Amino acid sequence: MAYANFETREIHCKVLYLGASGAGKTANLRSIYRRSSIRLTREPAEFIAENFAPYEFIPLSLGQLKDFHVKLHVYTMPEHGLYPTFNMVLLKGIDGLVFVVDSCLSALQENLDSWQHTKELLTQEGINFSALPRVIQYNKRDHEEAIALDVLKQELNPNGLADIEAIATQHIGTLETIQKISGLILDELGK
Ligand SMILES: Nc1nc2c(ncn2[C@@H]2O[C@H](COP(=O)(O)OP(=O)(O)O)[C@@H](O)[C@H]2O)c(=O)[nH]1
Ligand SMILES: [Mg+2]
Repeated sequence: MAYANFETREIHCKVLYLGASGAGKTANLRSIYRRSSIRLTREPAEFIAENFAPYEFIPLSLGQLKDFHVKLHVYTMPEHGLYPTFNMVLLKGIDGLVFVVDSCLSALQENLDSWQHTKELLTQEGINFSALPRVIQYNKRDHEEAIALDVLKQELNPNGLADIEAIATQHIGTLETIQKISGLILDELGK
C-alpha cells in the first residue's frame, strides 16, 4: 500500500525483486543503479553497500502524479532469507513485485518452486497476490543454456502477466522492467 505524506507532497511505493537464488536480482539492481543515477532520489553510496548481500536497496524517483512526487523504493529479497523477520517487514505494504527468472534449463524447476513459494509467502502475509502489480522478467537470455521463450512463458506465465526479457549483466531490459512495474503501480495509484 503506497504511503502518502501530505506535508512533503510525496507518495512512497515499494517494489520487491524476488526469485530463486542466482536468478539475477542483484545484477538487476546494480544495472538500475548504473543506468539511472540521475533519477536516484539520494546519493547512491548511502544505499548501496557492496557487501551487504543478500539485501539491496535503491531509491528512485518516478516524477509527479498530480501534485505529488512519487518515489519508488526498490529492494531485493533473498528467497530463503537469513532473516525471516526482516523479510516479513519488507513484505509489509508492498506495491508491486518483479519475479526474476533464470532462463537456463537447469534452473527451470527451481524457478517454478520459487514462484510457488513466493505466492505462498505473500498470501501468508495477507497480501492479495492476484491483485498485486507483478512483472515476470526472463533474465539471462544470453546464456547458452537459455531455453526458448515460449517454453518459459508456458511454464511460468500461463496467465499472461506482464513480462519482459533481460540480460541484467549487459544492462538489457533492466530499466525497462522498472518502467513496466512502475506503470502498473501508477495505474493502481491513479485509481
Ligand atoms: N550470463 C548471464 N549471467 C547473469 C545474468 N544476470 C546475472 N548473471 C550472473 O548470475 C549470477 C547470479 O546473479 P545474482 O544477481 O547474484 O543473483 P541473485 O542471487 O538473484 O541476486 C552472477 O554470477 C551474475 O553475474 C545475465 O543476464 N546473463
Ligand atoms: Mg543477490
